[in-house]
Parts: sequence; structure tokens; C-alpha cells
Amino acid sequence: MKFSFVDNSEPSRRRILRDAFTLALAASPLASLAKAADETKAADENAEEVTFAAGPRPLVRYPQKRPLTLVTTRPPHLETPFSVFNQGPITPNDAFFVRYHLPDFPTSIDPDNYRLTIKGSVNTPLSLSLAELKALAEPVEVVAVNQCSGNSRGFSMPRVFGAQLGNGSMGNARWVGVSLKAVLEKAGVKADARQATFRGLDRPVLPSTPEFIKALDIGHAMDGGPMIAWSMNGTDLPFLNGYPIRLVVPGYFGTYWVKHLSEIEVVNHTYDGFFMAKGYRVPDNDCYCIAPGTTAAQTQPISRLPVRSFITSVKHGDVLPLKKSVVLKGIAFDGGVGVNKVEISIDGGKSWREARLGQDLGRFSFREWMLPITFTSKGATQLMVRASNRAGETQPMQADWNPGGYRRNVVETSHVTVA
Ligand SMILES: Nc1nc2c(c(=O)[nH]1)N[C@H]1C(S)=C(S)[C@@H](COP(=O)(O)O)O[C@H]1N2
Ligand SMILES: [Mo]
Repeated sequence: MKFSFVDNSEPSRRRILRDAFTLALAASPLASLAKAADETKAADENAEEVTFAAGPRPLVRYPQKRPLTLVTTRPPHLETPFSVFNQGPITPNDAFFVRYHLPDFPTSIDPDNYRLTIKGSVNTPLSLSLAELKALAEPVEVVAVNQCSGNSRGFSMPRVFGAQLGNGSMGNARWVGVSLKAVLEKAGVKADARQATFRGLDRPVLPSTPEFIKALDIGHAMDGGPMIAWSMNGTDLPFLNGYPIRLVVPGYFGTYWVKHLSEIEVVNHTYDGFFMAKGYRVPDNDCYCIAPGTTAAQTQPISRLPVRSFITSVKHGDVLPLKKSVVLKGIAFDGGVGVNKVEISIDGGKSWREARLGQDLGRFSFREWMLPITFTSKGATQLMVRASNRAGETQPMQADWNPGGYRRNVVETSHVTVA
């Protein structure tokens, strides 16, 4: 088997990173795991012991990526090591998480022959080269969080089916591209349009496997938020994050952010493919939740990110000093209303004090927060963080449950010792 991989970090020169890909995609997952673990030991000073309900997870190295936490190899699902989120509000490209559904994802793309097709209920079907797409309208820019619907699923109690994700299936980047609205206007959306569907270059290996196609209501697709991005944090998209173009849907879960975007079809009905009609659905009620063991009367496609926050400067088990100021630090975000308050509790949720918010990079971005604390009593201590947004939405103290383990946003607790 041969794999080629276009390294787009240097646009003028294409490098073939065949060895790395052969490693990552070796026929035997076990062989690749063992090799990857060896390589990680040899190469990585960032290695961190990942402690997690589902057991410790190795770090693996893929092209254009620093060692990332392995969830699955085929298809690749890699998480950002959590310590990265303490290093600033922007997630570096080489640390950004990776998630695919189909094992047959593209491994070689020629940007000169790349085309984006727009078809269906439009007046003028289009087939755009990358140059044409980039020249179609003024570029737009947004800093936005891409979070997988199942981020933190591994903490669901009772456990749910699916990959046991930790907290690293999220990231925040500055995206530049063209507004989806401008592209659809160029094609001319017909009056009967109900949704736009999006597919990338990845294809199922077996005819029985559903294709990864997502849909947005036409009003949402044309409201000026969603964009087709070709740049992430100032450079081309990393290959594994959707090179050369991906959909960016600010405020919406990552499942809509279709990578290697190759085809947009405008349809006159509600698209009913697997990844809209069966997958990525949540109970259709106020909490998007049900009691474990019960079934939702109705479901709806997952949509916006609920408000969420993390302490990033402290790990479970850390020992913090007594009677000395410690600066607690972390991140908060929501689906685009904008975080306006972050509170910290050091007594298990009895009392709360407000943290100072960091730089505002826009309402779709991670917002850093910090709070100096001086601990005055020794012993086991529970640190909690709770964010709220401008609409007054906040995080629940008890985790809501749903069968997909989706949209977790319970108040996080870090167990530390003051000594
Ligand atoms: N082409 C393609 N795009 C895709 C997917 C996929 O399987 N194929 N997975 C989606 C899901 S569920 C998530 S969470 C995000 C992850 O984006 P990332 O890999 O850049 O982190 O990509 C989305 N876009
Ligand atoms: Mo996802």
C-alpha cells in the first residue's frame, strides 16, 4: 500500500511524507500503535500521562502534527493534549484535534485541479477552482471554536457507546475564507430551496456505509455566518483539518464543519442522509437530555455549542501551596452569544467568586479567564469553574445525559490538595 501526503505548510514545495503516513495507517492497528508508542517515547518531550476513565491513551504523531492523544487510528481521531489549552486562546495548527468518520479519507490532494461544485436548486451550477473561490468575494475572518459533539463523551455516566473521548476534541482558530452566502448568491439559490448539503472528498469503502454529508437550513447557510475557509491561523489548513477548504460554521458543533469540501447541493427538502437523520441527533427538549434507560420522544439535529468552561492551569491531583497567591487560569466559550461571566468555587460549589476575563477575540472564540487565589486551609479541595453568557445561560451542576454522550457542559471539578 502506498500513501502520499501533500504537506501544504510550504505551498510552493510539496513534500511526500510517506513514512509517516505508512506508520499512521499501517494495516494492523496493533502494529501501528506499538510503533507509534515507540516513536512517541523517542521524540516527545511534551508527553503527558493521560489519565482517563477509559484508561491511559498513547500519543501518536501524524504529518504536520505534534504528538496528539490517540482515540482511534482507523479512521484517525486524535485529541489535543489538554495542557495546550493553557498556552493561549488560539490552538496551534499542529496541536489541533483531528476527527474523521470514514477510514477512506483523502491522503493526496492536488490544489491545482481541486474543484468545488455547487449544484441542485440553483440558477447557475458552478465548478470553482481554488483561485476562483478566493477571488469570488472579499475574504472574511472569524475566530471560532470547533468542538466535536462527543467531546468529553468518555465522562458520561452511565457510559455510552462510541469512542470514549476526553476533553481534547475541541480547538479555537482564526479562520479566513469566503462567506458561504457569497458563494450561494453567485450560483443563485432558487425559491424552492430548503437546505444546502455539504460533502468532502472522503468516501465510504463499502457501498453499505453512509457517506459523510451534512446539511444546513438555507436561511442559516445564507445568514453570513458560515464560511468556506482556506486559512487557519494564518496558513493553509493542515491536511488533516480539511486542506484545501472546509466549511466553518461559527457557534455550531464540529460535525457541520465539513473538511476537504468538494460539493454543495441545494435541495428543496430536508436532507435525510444518515449523518442528519440518524447520527448527531439530540433529544428535542429544553435540556437535550433524557433519563438513562429511557428513549427520547423526539430528536433533532445537534446544533449550537452550549456554554462551557475549563480550568487549564491545574490538573487533577496537583498540590497547591497554602497561604501563597496562585493564579488560576482557563478558558470559556459558548455558541456565539458571548461569555460575559466566569466564576470559580474552591469549596465544592458553596460560594463563587468572579474571575477576570482575558482578551475578547470575538463571540465565537475561546475567552481566557484568570483569578488569583490564596488558599487558607489545608487538605483535599475541589476547584470548580462555571461560565455564563449574555443571554444568562450557564452550566449545570449535574451532568445532563443523552444516549450519544453529546454536548456535555457540566460544571467541571478539579480535585487538588492544598499543602
Ligand atoms: N470530510 C469530513 N469532514 C468532517 C468530518 C469527516 O468525517 N469528514 N468529521 C466532522 C466532525 S464530526 C468533526 S468534530 C470535525 C473535526 O474537525 P477537525 O478534524 O479539523 O478537528 O470535522 C467534521 N468534518
Ligand atoms: Mo465530531
